[in-house]
Amino acid sequence: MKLVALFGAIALAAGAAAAHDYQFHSLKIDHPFARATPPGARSGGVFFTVENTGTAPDRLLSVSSPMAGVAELHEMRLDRGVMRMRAVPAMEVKPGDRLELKPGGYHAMLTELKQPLRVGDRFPLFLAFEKAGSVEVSVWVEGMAAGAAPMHQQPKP
Ligand SMILES: [Cu+2]
Repeated sequence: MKLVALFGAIALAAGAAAAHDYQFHSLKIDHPFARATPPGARSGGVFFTVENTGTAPDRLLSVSSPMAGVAELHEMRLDRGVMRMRAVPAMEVKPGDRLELKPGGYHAMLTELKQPLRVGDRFPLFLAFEKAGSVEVSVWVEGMAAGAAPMHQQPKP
């Protein structure tokens, strides 16, 4: 049953490649992307949003990718004036709510990267949800400042 749903999600994703989002059971996963890594870097963050259009909560339990030896769920948090990163065991998506993984907050952390992430690359990422099960999405590698907070963008002339 889960396998059928998985193939359905992939077929749907292929048909909607331009929009780059995935409907998986009652979860909508939007635009998984990573920032390009500088030469020699062995780690990188992956970001996306999960919208829960169903009536029951679900939880993102883990991530994995053939691109990295280790993949973890992380949180970036301001702790007494210092940005710190820590692993989180799971991320909840409440019904009618959106879970946002973005630079400076929650993210999927890839370490022991097999190769640097270059702009334009795409690679698979597997997301394991407690109720919905596992789904594969395609991560698009963007520029090093992709998804930056507005305060970090160039001011308009
Ligand atoms: Cu991290």
